[in-house]
Order: sequence, then C-alpha cells, then structure tokens
Amino acid sequence: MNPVYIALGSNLAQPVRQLQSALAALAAHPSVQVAACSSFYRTAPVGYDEQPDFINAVALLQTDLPPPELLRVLQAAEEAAGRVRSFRNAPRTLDLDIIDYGGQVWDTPDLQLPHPRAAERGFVMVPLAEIAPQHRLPSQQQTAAELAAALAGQRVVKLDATLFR
Ligand code: PH2
Ligand code: MG
Ligand code: MG
Repeated sequence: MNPVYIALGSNLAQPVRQLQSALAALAAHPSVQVAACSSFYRTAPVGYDEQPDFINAVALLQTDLPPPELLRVLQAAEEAAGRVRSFRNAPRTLDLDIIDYGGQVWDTPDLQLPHPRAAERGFVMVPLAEIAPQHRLPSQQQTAAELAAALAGQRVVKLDATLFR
C-alpha cells in the first residue's frame, strides 16, 4: 500500500456536498482506502479572482493503484461530478489533485509529482498541516506545518463541521 495525499476542491454546485460525495466514492473503490481527511476550509480563489470561494480539504489515501491508475480514478470522479474543463483556474464542481504519492517524483505530461504548486498554496498546505504537520513533500526543506505558517496571509478558514456533518 502506498500513502497518497490528495487535495480536494470545489466552488460550484454545493461544494461541501461535492467533497463529501467524492470522499464517499473514493472510499467505495475496492483499491482505495481513505485513511484520514482534514477539516473542510473556505478559501479565497487563487489564480483567477472573479469566482466564488472554494471549499478545500486534503485526504490521506492508501492504495495499491500506481499513480497513472489513481489519476484515472480521480478524473472519473471529477467527470461524475459534471466537471467541465474551460480555462486554467476556472471555477469547477470538483478538482482532485495528487499532492504526494509516497514521496515519488514524476515529471510526465499527464502527471507531475509532487504537485508542482502545492507548497505555495495555503488551500493545500493548511489542510495538509492539519493531518500531517511533520510531513515533508519531496524536495521541500520545510514541513507542512512550517509551509502552512509561511502562507498565513492567504485566506483559508476552517469550516465549523457541526454545521454540516
Ligand atoms: N484550485 C485551482 C486554482 N485556484 N483556489 C482555491 N482557493 N482553491 C482551489 O482548489 C483552487 C484555486 C486550480 O486547481
Ligand atoms: Mg487543482
Ligand atoms: Mg486538478
């Protein structure tokens, strides 16, 4: 089994429910276990401002699927959520990104590992630091907690789970 951190994001069509159904779909997959999930966070859009806030989370999966197969499972879940690909950083019903697959480093057209922008994004590092504060992404000197602290200027607010769970 390989430990895999994934980032979940949505800012369309009831984002909290999108993340909940994605987690349920992953947990139901015979080759994927959802070992942990962070709180859900309301986050300011990064990259393209004129869109609603996102709901983001990070989950730890355990899986035997190799990275390209896991990627296909995640893309199938995005499609099941009705994701339409329009432009870079556009609003989306569901985005599932592999952040770190067992510390592996990949650089292929379809898949880069670790996720090339994870370390600079508060909406990834703050939830990652919640479930794995001492984790280091490949080629990062700093832990998740240290990177999250350095990104404190980005708006990332934990949701009160009693409101929706
Ligand atoms: N995803 C992006 C671009 N910008 N901003 C926030 N807050 N959350 C996201 O998940 C996100 C984003 C591209 O995948
Ligand atoms: Mg993304
Ligand atoms: Mg993506």
